[in-house]
Amino acid sequence: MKAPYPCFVALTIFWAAYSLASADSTISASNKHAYSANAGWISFRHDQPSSPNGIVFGEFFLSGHAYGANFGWMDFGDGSPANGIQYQNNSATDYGVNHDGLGNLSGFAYGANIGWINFGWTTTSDANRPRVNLLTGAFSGFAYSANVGWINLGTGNLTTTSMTIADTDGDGIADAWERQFFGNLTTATSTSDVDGDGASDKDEYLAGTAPGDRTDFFRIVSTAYNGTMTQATVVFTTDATRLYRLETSDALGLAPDVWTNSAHGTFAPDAGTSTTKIISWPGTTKKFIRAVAVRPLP
Ligand SMILES: [Ca+2]
Ligand SMILES: [Ca+2]
Ligand SMILES: [Ca+2]
Repeated sequence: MKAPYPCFVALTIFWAAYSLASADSTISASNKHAYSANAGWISFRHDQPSSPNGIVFGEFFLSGHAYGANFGWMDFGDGSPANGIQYQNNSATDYGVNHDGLGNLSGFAYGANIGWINFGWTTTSDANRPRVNLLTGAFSGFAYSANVGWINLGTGNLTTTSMTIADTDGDGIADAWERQFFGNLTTATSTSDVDGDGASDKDEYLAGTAPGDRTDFFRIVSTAYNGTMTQATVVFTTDATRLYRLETSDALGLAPDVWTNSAHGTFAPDAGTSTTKIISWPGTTKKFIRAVAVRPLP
C-alpha cells in the first residue's frame, strides 16, 4: 500500500489585536440583558454606540458599566488593574470583575445605589457560577447582590461578540500575559523565545502554552489511519483557554497555500492537555494536516 503521506505542519495561529483605548462594548447589540427578579432587566450595552458605557469582556478582566432602570449604573471596573493583570478587589479603587481566561468570572462590580455585586461567590465547579462560553459568547450563571438578590446572566439574552485584549507595546502578546509570566513588558517580544523550545513567546501566548517550560509547546502528537484510509485520527496538544481547528491541504508551496477546515469547524478542546479528533481522509492520496489555535471570540 502506498504511504498516505501523513505530513503535518506544527501550528498556525490567527490573531487579531485589540486595544482597550477604544472601550466600545463587546456585548451584542441585540442580546444585551441580564435579569433580576427584584430589579428587572439590566442592560450590558446601555447607550451604545453613542457612549462608551457598555461592558467590555476582556481576556483577563471586564470593564465598563451596566445599567438598570431601577438602580442606575453598575461599574464592572475601570479597565486598569493596579498590577496590570487583574483587579485585586482589595481597595476602593482597584476593584472589578475578573475573567480567568477559561470563561469563569469572579470579583466585584459596584453600584452607587446597591453596593457590591459579587461574581466570585462560588467555586469553579458550581453550575451557577457566572461565566461566558468561549465558543458562543453566551453568558450564564448568577451574580449576587445583598440589596438586589440574584442577578441572572443566563436567560439567553446576554452575549458578548468578542474578547478584548490589551497590547500597549504592540508585540502581539497580551500585556497581562507578559506581566503574569515575565513581570514586565520588555522580556517578551514578537520574536523572542525565552525557554528555547523553538516556539516563540508570541506563539506560546497565542497557543496558551508556557513560555518558561521548554517541554510545553503546541504540536501534533500523533496521526493514525483506519484500514481503508478513509479516516485519520489526529492527537494534538491543547489548552482550555483556546479554541482549535484542524485543516488539510492537498499541496504545500503554493502562494498562498490553500487550507480547508475540517467538518469539525472551530471547536473547544477536550478536557486535559490534548485533544483527539477524527477527520475524513482521501485514501492514499497525499494530504497535509495542520492544527490551528484560535483566539476565543476573535
Ligand atoms: Ca504586549
Ligand atoms: Ca518558547
Ligand atoms: Ca514553552
